Amino acid sequence: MGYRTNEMGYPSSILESRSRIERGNFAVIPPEGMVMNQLPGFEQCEMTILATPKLGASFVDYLCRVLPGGGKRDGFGGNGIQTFIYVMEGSLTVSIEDETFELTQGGYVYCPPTKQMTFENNSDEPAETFLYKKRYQEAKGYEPYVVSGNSNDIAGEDYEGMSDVNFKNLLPTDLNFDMNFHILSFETGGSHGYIETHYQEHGAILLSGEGMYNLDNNWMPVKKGDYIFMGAYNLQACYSVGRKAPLSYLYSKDCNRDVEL
Ligand code: UGY
Ligand code: MN
Repeated sequence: MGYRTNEMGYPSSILESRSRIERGNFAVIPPEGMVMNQLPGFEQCEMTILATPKLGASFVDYLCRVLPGGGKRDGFGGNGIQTFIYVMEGSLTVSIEDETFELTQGGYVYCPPTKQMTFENNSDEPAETFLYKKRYQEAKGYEPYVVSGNSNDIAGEDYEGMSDVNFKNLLPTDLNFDMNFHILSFETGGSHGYIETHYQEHGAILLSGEGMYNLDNNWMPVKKGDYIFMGAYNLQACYSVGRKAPLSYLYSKDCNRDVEL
């Protein structure tokens, strides 16, 4: 265990936090409150577990800092579990069976539930990554496949008629997939067009900027490095307020499947 920000020792002031946990509804977890865990098979990896079923999510998100020489070499996912990795800083080698991907900042790999991914950091710098797993919801006649890309190479599109909000799909939008990863970027002053209220869940890591996020009608200040979980039917929308950078976040969203009873 240890603080993810590596700030050790006595507190410099009273103990306070922007963390807010409303199980099943929403959560905001700023970096100062994140702790690190050691997990089997993740060698030289500083793991922070974020959304889980205990929080009300149907998926698991992690921050995974892969130190030089570290990695997950015994396989992640498979046996019905699909996985995704995104490199926020540094570089990482990701493999799925006989395919290998050299990822740099913005690079990502999606691994279908029938396969496992492995990864290792062959560089001299730590690799800061965002990791995801979720049980795949099958649909007759559809099968997901390996996808890799770099979000910097995706131009994106205006979001719902607003030119100051950019929206990227990281995965194909066909019915083979039961989820997608997106990046939404709001220029300063940009916002959602309305407060969303939907069945789908999100786990979001804030990549840049500062904003005011409405979570179930609570306006919460958020910024780069924060993690937000938005559960099913959580009211959600934001304004970008930072002066230096757009408010931008990477997030998952379930899609393309009917509700199971
Ligand atoms: O895709 C979405 O549902 C997205 N607009 N939600 C969000 O940004 N909270
Ligand atoms: Mn949404």
